Amino acid sequence: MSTVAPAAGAATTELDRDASIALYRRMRLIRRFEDTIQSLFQRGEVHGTTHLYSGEEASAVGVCSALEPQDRVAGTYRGHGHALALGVPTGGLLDEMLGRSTGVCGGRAGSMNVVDLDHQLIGCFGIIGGSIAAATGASLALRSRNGVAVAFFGDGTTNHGYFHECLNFAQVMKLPVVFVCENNLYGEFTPWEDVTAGQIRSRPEALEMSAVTIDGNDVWTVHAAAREALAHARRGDGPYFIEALTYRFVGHSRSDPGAYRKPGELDAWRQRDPLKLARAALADVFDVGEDELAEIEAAVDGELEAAVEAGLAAPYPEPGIARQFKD
Ligand SMILES: Cc1ncc(C[n+]2csc(CCOP(=O)(O)OP(=O)(O)O)c2C)c(N)n1
Repeated sequence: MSTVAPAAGAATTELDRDASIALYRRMRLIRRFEDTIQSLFQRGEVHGTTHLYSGEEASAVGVCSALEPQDRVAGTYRGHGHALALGVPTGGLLDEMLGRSTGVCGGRAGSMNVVDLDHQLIGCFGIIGGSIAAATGASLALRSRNGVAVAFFGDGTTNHGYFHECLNFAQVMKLPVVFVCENNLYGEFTPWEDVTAGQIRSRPEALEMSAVTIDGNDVWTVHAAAREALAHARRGDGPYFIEALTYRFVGHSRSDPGAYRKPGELDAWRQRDPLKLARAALADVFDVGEDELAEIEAAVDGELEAAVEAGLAAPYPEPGIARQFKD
C-alpha cells in the first residue's frame, strides 16, 4: 500500500531541460517573494502577521507542476508558496500583502486567506485543517469533471479532527483528492514527535489509503510522487497521501525567531536547501551553466523589484462594510 521513495538528489528524466529550469525559477520566485515580504514587514508596509514558506518551496512547486487545469488546490497560512506555484501573478499577490485594492482579493484577504479561482486556488486557510475540509468537499464536485483536489497542510494538522474525518470520508467515498502533508518537523514551536502518536503515514495507512513518504526538498521527487498520486485519484482509485519531509528556514510566524530548534539543525537543513539541490542538479544533469542560472535569478529579482514599486504606489481599498459585501 505504501512505499518510501528513494532518497532524492537526482533530477528525473520525466521533465526535460526547460521544464526543469522552470521548476527552479518558480522556487526562486517564492524564496525572493518571502524575503521581500519579510523586509516589507520590517519596514511597516505589511500589517498583521505572516507565515513564510522559505525552505519548503519544492513541495508546492513539485506538486503544482504536475496538475491538470481542471484540478483545484487548497493551501495553508503558509500559502504564498502555494499561490505562486500555481501561477498567481506576483504583483497581485504582493499587492494583497500590502492591503491594496489591486491585490488578488482586493486587499482584503491579507497574508493568510488568499483565494484566486482563476489560478486553481480555492483558498488558503488560517484555520488549520481548513484546507483539508475544503479540498475534500471540492473533490465531490471535481470527480464529475475529471479533476482532482489537492490539500496542503502541516504535520501538526494531522492531530486535528478535520484530518481524521476527511481522510475517512474521502477513502469511504473513493474521492479524487490528494492530501499533501508538509512535515516541516514543527507545529508552531513544538516538535512534531512530542505531540504525534506513531508515524504520520500510519494514519492514512490505517484507512488502507495509498500513502508515500518522500524527500520534500527535492523538487523532481515531489513532482514524480504528485504525478503518481494525481493519476491514481483521477482514474477513480480514491485518495492518495503524500508526506513530504521538509523544513522551514524561518520561525513559525514573524514574531518567532525559532530559538527552540536543536543546535545545528537549521545548518544541516540549509545544506539540503531545495534551491541549492535544484541548482546543483540543473548543472549536473542538464548542463545548465552559471551564466544561465544567474540570468534567471536576476530576472526574478527584477520581477520582485518592479512588483514592490508598483505595489507601494497602488491605492488602498475603499473603506466601509458595504464594499466587503459587494463582490
Ligand atoms: C483550528 C485551529 N487551531 C489552532 C490554530 C493555531 N495554530 C496556528 S498554526 C498551528 C500549528 C500548525 O502546525 P502544522 O500543521 O505543523 O503547520 P506548519 O505551521 O508547520 O506549516 C496552530 C496550532 C489554528 N490556526 N487553527
